[in-house]
Amino acid sequence: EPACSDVKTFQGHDYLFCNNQEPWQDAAAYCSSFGMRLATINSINEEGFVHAMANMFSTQKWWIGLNDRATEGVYTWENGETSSYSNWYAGEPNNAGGNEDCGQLNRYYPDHGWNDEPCGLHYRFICEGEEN
Ligand code: 2F8
Ligand code: CA
Repeated sequence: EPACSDVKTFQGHDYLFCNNQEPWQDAAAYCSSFGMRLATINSINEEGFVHAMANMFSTQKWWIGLNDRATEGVYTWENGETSSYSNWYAGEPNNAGGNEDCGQLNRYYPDHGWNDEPCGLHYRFICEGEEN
């Protein structure tokens, strides 16, 4: 069982910050089991909220709902939303080693810029759903 925060709510959506570290696919499955999805970040306000919360729980990297597994270089949100907002850090996503298909918040980059990393690596993750 993942060790998630209690529910945090922002602008009509619920969020869980899960502190156990999982491969991206397992993280997505955990979110689904809660009736949620890996988080979709589609505004700077939402991004600010998520950063503030993430900082309370850990100083690491967090999987969010981004991947380009279907088509290399075309990142989509796991919940099917489309959004013009992005916060990729300069030079990312770079598909380093030809093996990076999943997106994360990366606190080692300024403003938690997004980075792509191998989907099999274990990181904390953020779930999002409609407010209950
Ligand atoms: O320099 C950026 C680059 O740093 C690492 O690769 C050397 C990251 N990979 C891991 O941390 C596994 C890359 O994702 C990142 O782009
Ligand atoms: Ca990368």
